[in-house]
Amino acid sequence: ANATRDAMAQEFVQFAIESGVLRFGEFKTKAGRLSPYFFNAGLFDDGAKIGRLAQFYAQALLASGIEFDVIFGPAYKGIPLGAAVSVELARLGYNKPFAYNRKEAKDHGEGGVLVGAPLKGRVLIVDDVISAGTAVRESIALIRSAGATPHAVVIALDRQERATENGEDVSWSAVQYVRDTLGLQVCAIAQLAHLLQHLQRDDNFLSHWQAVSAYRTRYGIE
Ligand code: OMP
Repeated sequence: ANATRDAMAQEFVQFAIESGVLRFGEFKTKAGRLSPYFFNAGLFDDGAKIGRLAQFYAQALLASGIEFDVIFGPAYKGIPLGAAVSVELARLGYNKPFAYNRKEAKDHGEGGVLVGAPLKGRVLIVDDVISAGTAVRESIALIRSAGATPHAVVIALDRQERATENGEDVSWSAVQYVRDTLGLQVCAIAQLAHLLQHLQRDDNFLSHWQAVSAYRTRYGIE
């Protein structure tokens, strides 16, 4: 099963690079880290690409055995992801309700930031990336305040980085914190380790491999 997951992760990394979603250069992450790579899920920007992306999410989810009652796509980037994954799961015979949030609703006081199916039971968060874990912790808080149970997270890429706490880098892993302390299952289509493997295989990627390895040494987990 692990070999299949690794093969899928490798295929996904290649797909993300070919689609221009995974890029190399100098990027500042949300946690303020200077990263030599960036995964911009907004660039899965046509029907074929987002359809293929949804297939990868569904495959990873089904392989993980994660069970859930409702899908939640956090605003903004999680909204099309949650919708696309819902469509793909229904196509595979798993029709589940889905919901998402509005970011602006608070300002108007019009009662409720949630759109779509009622958030109840075990909620699956569908998001793009976990780096330092801030975004996922915000989604978890939102689900809890709606009275539902944050149960699992599926992401495209786990950057395998250390968490931040009040803006400071800490020693523990963002994903391990979500798993062990917050008690959610976490499933990623691919991890930083798969990206490094992919870069290592091709001599043309040598400088990217070096830069990404150095980044991992600084911000990555053991
Ligand atoms: P954390 O909140 O630190 O886990 O960062 C995750 C969020 O950062 C994602 O939901 C994205 O909005 C953004 N991000 C990416 O989209 N791709 C990356 O490669 C890196 C980040 C990032 O800023 O860390």
